[in-house]
Amino acid sequence: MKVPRLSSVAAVLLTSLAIAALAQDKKGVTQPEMNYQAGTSPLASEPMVQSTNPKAPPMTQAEFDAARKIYFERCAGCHGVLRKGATGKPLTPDITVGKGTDYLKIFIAYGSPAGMPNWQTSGEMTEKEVDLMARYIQHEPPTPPEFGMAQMKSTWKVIVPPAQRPTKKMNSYNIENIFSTTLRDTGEVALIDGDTKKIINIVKTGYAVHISRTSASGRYLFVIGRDAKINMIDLWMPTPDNVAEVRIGLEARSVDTSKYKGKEGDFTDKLAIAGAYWPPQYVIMKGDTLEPLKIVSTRGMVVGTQEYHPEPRVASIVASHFKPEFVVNVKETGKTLMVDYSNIDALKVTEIGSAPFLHDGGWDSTKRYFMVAANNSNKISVIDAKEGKLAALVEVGKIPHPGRGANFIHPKFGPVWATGHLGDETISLIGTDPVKHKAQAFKVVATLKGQGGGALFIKSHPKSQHLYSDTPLNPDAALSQSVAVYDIKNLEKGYVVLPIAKWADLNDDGAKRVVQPEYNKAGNEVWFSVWSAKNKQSAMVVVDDKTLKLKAVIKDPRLITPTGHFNVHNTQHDVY
Ligand code: DHE
Repeated sequence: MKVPRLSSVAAVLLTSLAIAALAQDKKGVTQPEMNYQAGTSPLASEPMVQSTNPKAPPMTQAEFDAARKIYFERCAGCHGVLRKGATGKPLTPDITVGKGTDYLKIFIAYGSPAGMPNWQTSGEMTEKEVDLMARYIQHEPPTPPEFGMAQMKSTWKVIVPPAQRPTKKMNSYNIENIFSTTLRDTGEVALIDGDTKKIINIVKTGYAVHISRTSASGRYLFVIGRDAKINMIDLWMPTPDNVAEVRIGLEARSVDTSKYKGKEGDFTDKLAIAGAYWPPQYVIMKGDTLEPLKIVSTRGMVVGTQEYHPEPRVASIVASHFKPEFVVNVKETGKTLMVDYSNIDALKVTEIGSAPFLHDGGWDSTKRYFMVAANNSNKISVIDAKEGKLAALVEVGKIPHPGRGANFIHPKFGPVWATGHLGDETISLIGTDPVKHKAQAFKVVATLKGQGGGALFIKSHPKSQHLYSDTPLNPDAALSQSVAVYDIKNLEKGYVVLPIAKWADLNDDGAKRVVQPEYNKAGNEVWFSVWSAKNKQSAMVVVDDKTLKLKAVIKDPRLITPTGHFNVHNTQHDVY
């Protein structure tokens, strides 16, 4: 047996003590936040070839496969599919082999103050699994398969061809006030009638469905699952349901449709676009059938360092109102691509570099400026969609997470756009009017104190006097189960707390995380999901925006793990 030299034992012991001490006073990364960042990747079940590194400790095929599954379920969200680093550090063999198994085991077991979770001491991994992972990351990362046109076409289904669809609305629903509610863990959306609060239909969609977006006309809903499956729902049908579906990759988060109508043409409902996490690419499709037309890879150089990144994921995508363009935000390279779709056979793409880790964002009230969070850079990039350039890079709080953000008129500073933060309790208000409020334009004009960190979504509405901010990832249940509401005319007064989960009056001890304020069409109600695990009761809670009192609770055994919910009219017109 090989006995380690005393110096290396001492080194490991010292490292271990140092890391353990650091882990003790580790702040910030809560269990829900960890689950959020490291959500299970559908790639865990994709076949991949075992790749080895002769300098790394040996692994059997069974060990390698077990470790690969754990990696894609727990680690890929932060460290990347090819382990080149994303919000977590790179873990390629050139780095890991030198560190050695003992050092890596300590890191995995205890975590680090920089955000690495303490997998073993938290009980999430066994000692054996930690050992497995420490060896696995010293081997070459296995590569998941590509997903090109042939694969896409093989998944593409037109369930109801355009010629067989209704020529007028065939139901009596107030379509503009329907909510498409993500049922995360059942791979479905619930279409809920915003007027009657009744479920219209539960529609089958992709795995761990993520967001819904409305077509420019308001007739079609597009829903994307984490497995990159897009479902297209026709709201004119007697009972709205799927009319087409396609997979555009193996893992994805974003979808939108062409919204430009002007002198360069009428692109209403003509095209759809979706962005993939794997393979790193975006795909332009026909807007009425989802037929894939054009695939564009996002692999390339990182802004600033200009180093090659093999897997820059496509994060948020929105459709410009100024030009026939999609605004495609590429996470790891920190680039916003203005994709001119007027002639996709001669595609023109304007590449705007800002800062890495672009994630979620929304328009300012004029829809000229796209405000996108470069989350782990603690910045908001302001993209001028009219001029096709970066208008500003604004330093905000720790890990901004706006969803689409909130627009309102600040009594002193004029139009502002707001974001909350995952990593601290602040809400940053950024001036968005370079004409009448030039001095404040694209600067943080005020910082509000919120309930705490772990904020995901913030919302207001042009007809409302309120600003709502959730904190579903805060470790304190009192905060994750309630929302803060500010009176826009009286912001210095602070917030009032609405106990949304308590109002839902659920019959068990579920997590009851209160997620995503979303207004109805009229702007006089605000809807929230009360999100518990799959085997626990969840609900939707509707608040009267004028009185801030409970208006309705929607409970139904079919409402399993509701998270995001998207009002057709507000999503169609980018009202937030
Ligand atoms: Fe999301 C939007 C990615 C986890 C609920 N989420 C987005 C967008 C991206 C993204 C890129 C922007 C889409 C757009 O606008 O085109 N989300 C990711 C992740 O990578 C992450 C961190 C981990 C993962 O494995 O997916 C993640 N997201 C979550 C959740 O755990 C949430 C809270 C619950 C759920 O349903 O999974 C969640 N994400 C949402 C919602 C939006 C969203 C509700 C849309 C907000 C909006 O107002 O538009």
